[in-house]
Amino acid sequence: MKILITGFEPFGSDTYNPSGEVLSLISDEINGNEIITAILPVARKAAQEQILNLIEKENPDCVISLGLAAGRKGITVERTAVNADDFRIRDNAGEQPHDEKIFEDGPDAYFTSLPFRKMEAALKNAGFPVSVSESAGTFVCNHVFYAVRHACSIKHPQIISGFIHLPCADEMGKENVFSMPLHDLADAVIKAVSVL
Ligand code: PCA
Repeated sequence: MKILITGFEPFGSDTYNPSGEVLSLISDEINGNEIITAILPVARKAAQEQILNLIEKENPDCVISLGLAAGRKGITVERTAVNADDFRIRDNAGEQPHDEKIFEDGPDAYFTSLPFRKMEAALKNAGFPVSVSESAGTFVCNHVFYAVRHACSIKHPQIISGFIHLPCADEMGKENVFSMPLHDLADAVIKAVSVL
């Protein structure tokens, strides 16, 4: 399989985003699968354009998008993307939509098509803190998750896609927030990919 894994640039008050940093620790082959990676801007329109262009260009079998969810106490595999942009802060392009649909004609929500329970089980067995999340939020991560599921559902029904949120990395130096070493986050992502 050819697997596209995306992460994000830093955003808000953070100067480090483990979802983008972790990509440098992931090799271009996992269990015989070809891995391609890309770091997306935390800007809803540019991120959507970049990931959808990559899908057209690379024609992957699977797309796994990663993002930071600071404050979460482990790795969270997202179940649902919702058709709503409602940003609590501006994205890196200065946009802050409220209660806007991502696609006017799109359904209210999409489920992930990743084997999320198998990923959860594999990570748990390997000793990682992990759970299935019922909300990817309404910021840029959910936007990208929804846009990719929408594009797959319309044009590429054979592509498996979904979203995994990572907690903070120790490297961010945050106090009183759950965090893990970046290399453990990389191992967790590799473990999740191995399920495919
Ligand atoms: N996390 C944000 C956007 C980029 C990122 O890494 C989110 O959860 O929407």
